[in-house]
Amino acid sequence: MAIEKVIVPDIGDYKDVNVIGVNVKVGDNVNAEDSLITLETDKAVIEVPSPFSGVVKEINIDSGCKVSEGSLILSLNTISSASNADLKSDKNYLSPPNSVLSELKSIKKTQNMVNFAIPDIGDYKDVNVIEVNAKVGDSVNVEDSLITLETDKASIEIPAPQSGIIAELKIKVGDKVSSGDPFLVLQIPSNSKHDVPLSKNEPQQQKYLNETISNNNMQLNQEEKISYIKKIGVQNSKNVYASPAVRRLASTLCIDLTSVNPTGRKGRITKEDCKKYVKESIKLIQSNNKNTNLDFLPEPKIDFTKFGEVQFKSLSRINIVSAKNLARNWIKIPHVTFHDQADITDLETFRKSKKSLAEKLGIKLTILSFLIKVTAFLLKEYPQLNSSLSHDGKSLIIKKYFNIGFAVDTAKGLLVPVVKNADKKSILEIAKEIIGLSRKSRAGTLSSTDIQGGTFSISSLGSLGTNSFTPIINMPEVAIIGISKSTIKPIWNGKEFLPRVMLPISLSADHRVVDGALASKFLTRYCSVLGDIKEILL
Ligand code: CAO
Repeated sequence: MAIEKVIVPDIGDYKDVNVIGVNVKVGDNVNAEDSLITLETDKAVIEVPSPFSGVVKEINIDSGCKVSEGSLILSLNTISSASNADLKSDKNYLSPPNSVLSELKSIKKTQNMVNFAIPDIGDYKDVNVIEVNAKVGDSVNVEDSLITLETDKASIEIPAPQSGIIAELKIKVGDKVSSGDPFLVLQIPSNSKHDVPLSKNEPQQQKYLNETISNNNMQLNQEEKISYIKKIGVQNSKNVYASPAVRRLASTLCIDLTSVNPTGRKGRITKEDCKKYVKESIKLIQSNNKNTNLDFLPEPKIDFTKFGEVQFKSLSRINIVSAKNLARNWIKIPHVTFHDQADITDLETFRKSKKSLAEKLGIKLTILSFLIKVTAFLLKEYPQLNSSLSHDGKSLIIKKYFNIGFAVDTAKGLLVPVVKNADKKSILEIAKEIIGLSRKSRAGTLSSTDIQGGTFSISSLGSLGTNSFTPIINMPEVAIIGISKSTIKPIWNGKEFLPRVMLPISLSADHRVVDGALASKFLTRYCSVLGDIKEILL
């Protein structure tokens, strides 16, 4: 048994470096290469490994103190000095691993050189670089356009993320790039207030987040990703046991390492621990976002019995579920509702003339079957209204099938069964399906496929009354039509007033997807086709 003193090895030109972690305590059994202390310079975190195996006898430094090469760290009772002799004979035994030294040297050399990657450009991959608007040596200001990318849909300017002098441009015209690809090294003036350490490079965070999300089949929109970064963006990772590689990963992901549950040897945090922490944080945000981030006042809790007699009535499961869906849809979708009236005089004449024919087939031919058919017909003309917004809000998913849902009022609540492929069905077939699906809705026998796959909805209150109303969009659809009660109105034909059957129609559209002009065109066309139903035969 011998007592060996362990000192701070050659750590380059650094002096008075902060000790941010003492990873062992008196009495610990350590093996050669186990990390003893963690140092932090302004550019890197360095683990100092033990040169010997042994038992810690005395520790001479503490977290928070400053050390330089040669400072005494601790004394070890070596188990077998013979077995350590080999290590001592290696003249490098007091130095950090070569990888750490070379990293330190390269950091010194590249001081004020900051690497930048292509920022988040959405789901696009391998996008063509069509222009490079700057060259090495150019002095650029933050937000100056550096390169232009071209996707099949749009061209994207990539601006300078900071002011500085271009030291290296890693791409040229004709290259293909994706988010996170390195593209620029900027020399930043040392007095720049905008110095951003590479470790906090947002594209890296975005890239890793995107990978984590897709590897785990998670769906997180841009807003949720940002709230993730904000939520865990606290850098307080001192006094934890983690290798430089893990610290780098944690720094890239803005992880507070003190919050991470270590599963490695001797309480060491591993990369897997960090990844697990990210996944859990994302899940937490998703469940928090099930509520909203809006700063609502708490709902008032009132004892109504103080004011008079009340009766409690339990809500059905359908009531409870649709209340949640409707509340989410109303809050999350910016609805704009447009109102118009269709002259359905001719349509009603035609429908009534065919009612007895339909009845012979056991079918009740109501106006709703015509509305479903016309909707499917016009969605082909206006595909944007037959779409959904992607989760990241950056693209539209336009559906090439036309499945029209219709609201059914049942004793247990509102249900929306779906007439699939309405564009391919005759009006009689649709009418028959409406009867079947309405019956199943009211009997509570709808299957899950009966209510899935809708691309657009209709809510008809025509048999009940009302002049107009605001139908709530059925997320992830982007528009809905509400039908009110038709009435006979005097309509001016240029010469005289004529009694016409007018059907009030309300179109609610998601303003993120459908702007006012498009909604107006669609609704005007809708009324016009109902006015001359023969058009759908063309
Ligand atoms: N204007 C005037 N009368 C109308 C009408 C309209 N727009 N639509 C229907 N009617 C009247 C007609 O008299 C019609 O009978 P005829 O066809 O013989 O003339 C009768 O109502 C047909 O009503 P119906 O209910 O049997 O059939 P439908 O196809 O019109 O509607 C259904 C079916 C399932 C949509 C309906 O029963 C229903 O549940 N509607 C309520 C939907 C709802 O609650 N929406 C609100 C959602 S938001 O809370």
